[in-house]
Amino acid sequence: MASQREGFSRTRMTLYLGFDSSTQSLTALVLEVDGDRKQIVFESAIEFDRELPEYGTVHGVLPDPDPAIAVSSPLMWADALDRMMKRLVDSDLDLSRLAAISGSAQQHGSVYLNARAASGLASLDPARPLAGQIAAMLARPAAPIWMDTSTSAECEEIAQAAGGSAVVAQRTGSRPFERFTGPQIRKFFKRDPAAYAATDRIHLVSSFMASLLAGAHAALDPGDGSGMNLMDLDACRWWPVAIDATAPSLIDKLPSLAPSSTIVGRLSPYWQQRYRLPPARVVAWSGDNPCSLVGTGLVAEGRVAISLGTSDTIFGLMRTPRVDPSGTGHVFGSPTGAYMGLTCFKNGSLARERVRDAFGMTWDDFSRALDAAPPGNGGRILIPWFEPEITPSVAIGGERRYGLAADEARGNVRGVIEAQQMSLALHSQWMGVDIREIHATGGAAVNRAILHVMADVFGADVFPFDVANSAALGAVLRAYHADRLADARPIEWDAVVADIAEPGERARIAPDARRHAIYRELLRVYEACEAHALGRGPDPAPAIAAWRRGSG
Ligand code: ADP
Ligand code: XUL
Repeated sequence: MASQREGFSRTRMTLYLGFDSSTQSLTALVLEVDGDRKQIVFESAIEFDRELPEYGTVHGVLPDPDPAIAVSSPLMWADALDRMMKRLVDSDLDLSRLAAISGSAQQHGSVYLNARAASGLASLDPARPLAGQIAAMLARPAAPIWMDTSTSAECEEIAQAAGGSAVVAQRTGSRPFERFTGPQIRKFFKRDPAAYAATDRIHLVSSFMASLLAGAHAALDPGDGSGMNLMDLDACRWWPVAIDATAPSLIDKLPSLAPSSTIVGRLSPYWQQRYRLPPARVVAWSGDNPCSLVGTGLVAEGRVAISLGTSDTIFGLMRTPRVDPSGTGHVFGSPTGAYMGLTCFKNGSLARERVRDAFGMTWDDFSRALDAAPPGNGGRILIPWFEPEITPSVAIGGERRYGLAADEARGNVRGVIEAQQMSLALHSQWMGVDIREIHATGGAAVNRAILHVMADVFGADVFPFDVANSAALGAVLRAYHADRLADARPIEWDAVVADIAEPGERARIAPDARRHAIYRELLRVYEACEAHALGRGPDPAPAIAAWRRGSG
């Protein structure tokens, strides 16, 4: 009787593990599920620059003299995974209760493996660290990541060969974008045909990490697959026209596509023996934005999330895909089986840090400076393209100031935050969502001063999420959902996110009607400044002067 009760409680109290392999760090979350009760019982992060300095990254990127190039190290990601597993087993968690693992990863980045990988992944030596064993399986030591903007020529070539940008957008959900994997693969094929020929499998960061766990090449989910300019979004299959336009024999090198809830394998003998872990199910990984959709509870249409991470993104669920006619945004697959609309900005946290550091501030100083400058910043506008920008497309970085001196601390702090929020508002209009509620996440969502500007610019309620890492939370909730499905005990998405990825009413930040009215007008001024900075519009000085007169 006693052992039966023990058995019962063991099956009820189940653990799930979710990772987030992001630009700057690897995070792990463990979710404990006991009947309907869910709680996070472990959370830990490894920051690449600080904790793995031997790889030489700066903000997770390998320095390159060409600002358009952004690559990172797949071995560093593998190393972080190995070290995080050690941290997990050194914790007091009873990992024998671990049922399933999934993950989230920075989107678009690609890892090139040679023919040794298929057998090598299955026969890793548990006595030795992971990274050293993966090195021999790489056909290309570096992995291009989402911050790379060096493939404009390849975007053009793919668009031409596939019938134009609009056709590519219609089929794949996005026009060819520099950071998307197809253009990156084409550049690699053109620059280094021998290494391309020696490539047996091209993984995204998500499917690479899942392969490390499962000890075999893992399938790719449509959420991340739709960030490649290679997948037919409706059919969730590789689109032959794009494949042919990208590189020869590419179809043989791509992973298979499978629904996000697919069990891609069991935790391989390597992990079982190295850390005495059980043969837990490995669920397909997905991109960080698709995972954040789940982790911010956006399983119904009408609300959006804004993630203020290394990149800033705005996204929401879509029942039917609406492709952006302006070519700015993306439609991705959603792990819930529907679609998601997304717009991505490269000058996110690093732009905020640039301004903070220029004035030697802490984040507290930054928040105080933000609050001290008036809403609308007196019509002083900062265009924050410190680095080449994704939205709008800006090939060569360089910030622009209108009526704002570079050494004016409060004005620049207010300027960068207002510009980012206005840009988010402007370039998400294509999604056609009447935004009343925003779920804020990412590292900068802890900053309430920033969230007040967000609420006022959008005229919407902002709910900060308790778990800053909504991508890892989404990943662990996906592991739970897929495990239940595999046990033939499916659970609805509403129930998956209930009580854990839902906004807390107490944290709500309401918009101020007067300030929102200021921003409604200022948005047109910002748009004029942006057009001018892009070389597509007249000097915005008269528009700024008119706004000042009106607001004064
Ligand atoms: P990633 O996209 O790599 O997952 P995160 O979502 O973890 O990034 O965000 C990390 C960023 O959060 C840091 O680069 C930092 O700029 C930012 N951040 C952390 N604390 C604050 C704060 N109090 N105010 C504004 N930004 C912050
Ligand atoms: C989305 C994008 C970024 C990365 C960041 O298209 O490029 O948000 O996913 O990790």
